[in-house]
Amino acid sequence: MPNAAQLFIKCLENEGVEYIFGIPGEENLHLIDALIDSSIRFITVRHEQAASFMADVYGRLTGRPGVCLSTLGPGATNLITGFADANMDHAPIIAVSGQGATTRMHKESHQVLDLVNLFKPVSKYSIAVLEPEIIPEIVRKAFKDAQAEKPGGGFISFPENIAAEEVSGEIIPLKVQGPLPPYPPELKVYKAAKVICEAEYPIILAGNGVVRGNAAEALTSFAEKLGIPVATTFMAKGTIPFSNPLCVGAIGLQAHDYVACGFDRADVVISVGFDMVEYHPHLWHPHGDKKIIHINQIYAEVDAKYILEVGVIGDITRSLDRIAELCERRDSFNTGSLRDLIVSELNHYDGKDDFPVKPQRILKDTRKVMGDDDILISDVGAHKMWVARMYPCEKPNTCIISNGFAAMGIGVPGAMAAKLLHPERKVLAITGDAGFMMNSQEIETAMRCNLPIVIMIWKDNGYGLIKWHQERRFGRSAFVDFSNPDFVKYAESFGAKGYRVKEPAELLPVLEQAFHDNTVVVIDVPVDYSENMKLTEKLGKLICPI
Ligand SMILES: Cc1ncc(C[n+]2csc(CCOP(=O)(O)OP(=O)(O)O)c2C)c(N)n1
Ligand SMILES: [Mg+2]
Repeated sequence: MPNAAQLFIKCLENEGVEYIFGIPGEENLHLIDALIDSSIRFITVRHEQAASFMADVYGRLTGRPGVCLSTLGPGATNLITGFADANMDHAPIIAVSGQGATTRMHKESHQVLDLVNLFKPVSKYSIAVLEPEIIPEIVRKAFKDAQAEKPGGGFISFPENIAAEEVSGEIIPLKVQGPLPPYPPELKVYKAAKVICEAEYPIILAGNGVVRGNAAEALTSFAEKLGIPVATTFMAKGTIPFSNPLCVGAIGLQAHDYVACGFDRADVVISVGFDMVEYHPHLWHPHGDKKIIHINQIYAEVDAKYILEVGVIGDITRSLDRIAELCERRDSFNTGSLRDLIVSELNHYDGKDDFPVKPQRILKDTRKVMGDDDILISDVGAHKMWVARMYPCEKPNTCIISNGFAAMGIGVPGAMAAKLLHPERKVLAITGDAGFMMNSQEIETAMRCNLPIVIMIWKDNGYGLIKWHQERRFGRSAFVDFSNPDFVKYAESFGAKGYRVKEPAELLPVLEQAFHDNTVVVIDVPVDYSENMKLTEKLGKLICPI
């Protein structure tokens, strides 16, 4: 007779789980043992946070829940950051943790915490397995909830004594049925089309829901057919190719960036798959004077600056196609002038030898090396702001940015998950020196699992983004400086490769060499963050060209 842990693993196989990221512990011994006889590959990591970030990025890239596993207590608390990141970035994720036996959960007991309640605020579903026969229902419900719009987290606590219990072979996994978005109601389609047809200067705000709904192509043809410019959120970069003249860039900086001029000018904002967690409406709609058309798989979040003219709920592709059938092409405002501003910034230091290297120059050279399908994943910090607003992106899910929870430390494990899924593509993590050190231990995992990722560290010896904010707000900074290990030697100590860029002209050949090396490579790039405040000052003086 199988035990409950074996039944649980069968249920995960039934859900199509390919990988579990995690660390074995005492209270999940039965689960780990059951995995030996399963088709699921267990990836042993060096910190549970890396397991949850890997599951997070797996979920984001596939649309299917990434799965991570820990022991009880400290193992489970270590999972929380990456798990919360997935939940708030709306990536499907399942976390499973061992738990003390049900006979000791009612009292002070070694490593026992109320994990179900601990995970509740950061998940859509949080539950304990208290009877073996409910396992098929629990697993199915956790996966279904995690995947349904808006995707997020399912947490399952598995007490060790229940895991060991025998179950009858009659109890089997439940049939997997994927959620399908409904067709949008015709009445709403007509109402939205009327507002859009009559608009003078409409603009599209495309969010991460376009990526999740596989609606990037529909978005681009909708924009082209109607001649409407598109701004994307950071997480939706690539949902319209940057090379498309209608793409005006990514919005998300807490400043009046060039792309914001498009919103100032607009009378109608067509919000497509927009997640409010990414960018407050008051930042792009301060006066509340525009008509908002909400096109999404799910109803709109409430916000005083996000009052809808029309909401079109349903399959995004279908909604866009139907509205496009009802409207004519128009002349949009001069999108070229906004695009030119960002492109000329990107090119500003091309071929120049300023050192430390300018952020613009790093991104320009990076784009030369990365193909359209290759994947760049950014960590969180000042470097993310540069990547997000400036890295030209041609396809969805090729520039991964965390902008809901925005947790430092996602870069290295996230790149590992991307490489696991797409071994044929180049995968680059761009990270700050602080974020890198939060999960740098995973270089060992990447080496052991043969995941040849390139990690580019923007070295400023500090918490650059915070310093930027301090200088902007108070004109001075404090408690943000630190020193670093020798990153080249550090990489080499793992058996990986390390390079240090000593002049800007070295960056491009070093990057090419790094991908050629076909192992884990760390590149130490001293970055000139005096550009941060220069950007703030420039945007502060911006006079919109449209
Ligand atoms: C886990 C976590 N801790 C703290 C923060 C707040 N925070 C955001 S960016 C940042 C500094 C990042 O420094 P670094 O990784 O060196 O990147 P840089 O800004 O220098 O490019 C901090 C502390 C966060 N987002 N996530
Ligand atoms: Mg830094």
